[in-house]
Amino acid sequence: MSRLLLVSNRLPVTVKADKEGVSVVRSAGGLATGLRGPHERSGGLWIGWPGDVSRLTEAQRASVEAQLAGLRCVPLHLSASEVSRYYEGYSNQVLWPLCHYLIDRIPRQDRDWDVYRKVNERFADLVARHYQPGDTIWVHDYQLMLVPAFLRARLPQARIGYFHHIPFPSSEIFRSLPHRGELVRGLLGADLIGFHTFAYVRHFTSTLMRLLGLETVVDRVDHDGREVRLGAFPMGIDARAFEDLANEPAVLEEVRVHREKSSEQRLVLGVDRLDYTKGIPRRLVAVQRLLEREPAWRGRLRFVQVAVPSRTGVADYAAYREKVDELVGRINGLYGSVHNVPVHYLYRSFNERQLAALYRAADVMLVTPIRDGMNLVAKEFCAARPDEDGVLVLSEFAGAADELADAVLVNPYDVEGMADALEAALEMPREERRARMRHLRARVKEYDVHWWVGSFLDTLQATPTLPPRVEPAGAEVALERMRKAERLLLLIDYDGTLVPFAPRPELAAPDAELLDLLQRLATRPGTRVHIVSGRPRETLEAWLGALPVGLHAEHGLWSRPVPGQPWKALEGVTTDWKALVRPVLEAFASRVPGALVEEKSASLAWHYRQVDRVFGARQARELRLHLGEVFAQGPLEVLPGDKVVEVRARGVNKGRVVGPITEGMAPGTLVAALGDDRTDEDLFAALPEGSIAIHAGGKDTRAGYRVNGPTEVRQVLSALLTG
Ligand code: ADQ
Repeated sequence: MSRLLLVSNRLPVTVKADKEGVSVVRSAGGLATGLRGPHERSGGLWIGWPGDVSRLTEAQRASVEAQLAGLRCVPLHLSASEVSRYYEGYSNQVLWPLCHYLIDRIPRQDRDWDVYRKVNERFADLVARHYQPGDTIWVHDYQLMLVPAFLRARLPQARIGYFHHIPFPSSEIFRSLPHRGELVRGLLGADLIGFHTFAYVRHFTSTLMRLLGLETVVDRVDHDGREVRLGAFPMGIDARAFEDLANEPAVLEEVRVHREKSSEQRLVLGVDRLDYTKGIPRRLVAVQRLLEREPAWRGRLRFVQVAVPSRTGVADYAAYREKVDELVGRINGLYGSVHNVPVHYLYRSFNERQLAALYRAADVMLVTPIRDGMNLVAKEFCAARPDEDGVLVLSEFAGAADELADAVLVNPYDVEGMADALEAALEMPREERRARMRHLRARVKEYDVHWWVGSFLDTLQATPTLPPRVEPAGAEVALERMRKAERLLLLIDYDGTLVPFAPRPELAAPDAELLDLLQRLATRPGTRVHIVSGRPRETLEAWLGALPVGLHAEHGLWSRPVPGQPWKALEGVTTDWKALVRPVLEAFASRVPGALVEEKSASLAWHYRQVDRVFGARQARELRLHLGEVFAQGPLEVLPGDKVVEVRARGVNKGRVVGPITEGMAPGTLVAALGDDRTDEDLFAALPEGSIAIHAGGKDTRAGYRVNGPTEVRQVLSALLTG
């Protein structure tokens, strides 16, 4: 197992200082428990913020450092201003509400972004300092969305995973954020990006398409010359530990006490961090509604709401706390009696034993967040019910609802519906309760936190890491070889290599500078130039016909190697299929605004550069499937290109021009080809041994050299003239 470097905002520890001294204790959270095994077994490190240690003395701080080192933790200390701006500010007041669809809570002024970015960079620096080749890095959560890309820049070959613990919202929500593009590019530095549910993966893929025009194929997306994988890994809990806890004699005794008190009353339970995403007010109103409309339940129902204080430094949380306090008071005022009150509200943290006892004692568990990435409380409740009793009422907007279909699912915005669900849960017969709980428990026990860690890390280990990348310096090596060659044969693609893409094919005519460059190259001593393009021969002739260069049109179907000679077609190519394919492309063009059909002598192309990105990509996929099905064995090939679906006669490809051009070539001639898309890969593949292939872009390529787009291509070619 490779060494695991875990990176999260908080270290899984608590620093406690008292008169005795200072101690660092492990915290018990789900993440900490699940990752402890792999972290220790792999001899890895956990890097994160240990909490505020600024009030400690020098000696105490030294002791904290030593204890952290003993736990294989590396602290990243945050200043008070970083805590307030990176953590409470950008993370918790911008990204948290955004990912939970609450964009109105985002402050009007975007003043914390810079600090968020800086702290993410500090994290990446610290991780890079501890990285050793072969390590696996796993970054956690929304506070660190830029870390993967910062790490990729520092460690191009590292294996990096990222897991997003909160929802990833619809692209319509996500794109309302000013720094949306940077955040998404930040995540794409990882090799594997994990979410809790498929819905979040789907939202992320449509965000990639909308913001960056990147198409995901099944679970993969190409970005910056690398392949990034996406996946759904629903997080589980340490179900065994919870079950064991729930069976401990002391816990059972506490359960008995809870139940004794509620012999006359049913116990309904809520357990949450006090967070505005958890839906506590609506839940309280649902309880109130039930009491209001069904007087029979008054005095027979005890709702215990445990809320652990959370993010108390953020103003919205203080306001939320007041709202909850007020609602509790109102309901108790209305429906309480001298002897009891319907709502018992406990604003404090409970330890796991106390929680387990409450879970096991409850008749109904209300987990009704308005949005929640997963929600582990729902799973803890099931694990704590070896008696196969208790009813889980679960919000359909919690990630957990995808897995826990045997819960009573509710829409937390529908208060009346929640009151109905609560009543149904209270009245559910024992047999149904048992059947549901049995299924729930089977799921929670099988897909526990260890499964989650294992499946994420296995997938991450299986991702290919980047082969050592050919850095731009590679193009210089190529240039040196070309300069020194006695004779040079240049095979150059046109669109995307010599000129940038234009919105319409006819708008990409050569500029004066390009014509001059090609003219001078073609007359350079010992040099011959051939343009190998997908364009029709008429266009090439009109644009480049006056130059002393060879022209090859429509991916090699037509060639005119010497100026002034007639164009010749490849032998044995049929085009009768065009009459059948043309109407299909036209039908697709007519229903997709902005799409257009281009006809060449041996091919037809369906362009969608100007179509809405998502719609265009979807229609292109459908078109390819349709053509593939109907013409599976025909004399044609369907090729996906850059915003184009091309249908052409089978057997025609740019590689076919290489043989005739190089035939009888003088010994000692160096062949160099330059191109930017898939069709140029055929050209590269057909080059003679020892040739040079230069890919002009960031795609996967068989070329040994890489430059960045037409501007750099022109620089390389110009340098041949000056050297
Ligand atoms: P949270 O929003 O914190 O986590 P959740 O998944 O429910 O939500 O985890 C809460 C944890 O805190 C549970 O382990 C629970 O036992 C504990 N807890 C809750 N109330 C408590 C109390 N009063 N006293 C003591 N402990 C209490 C984020 C995302 C979730 C996602 C997790 C994990 O918001 O959607 O499930 O990360 O990815």
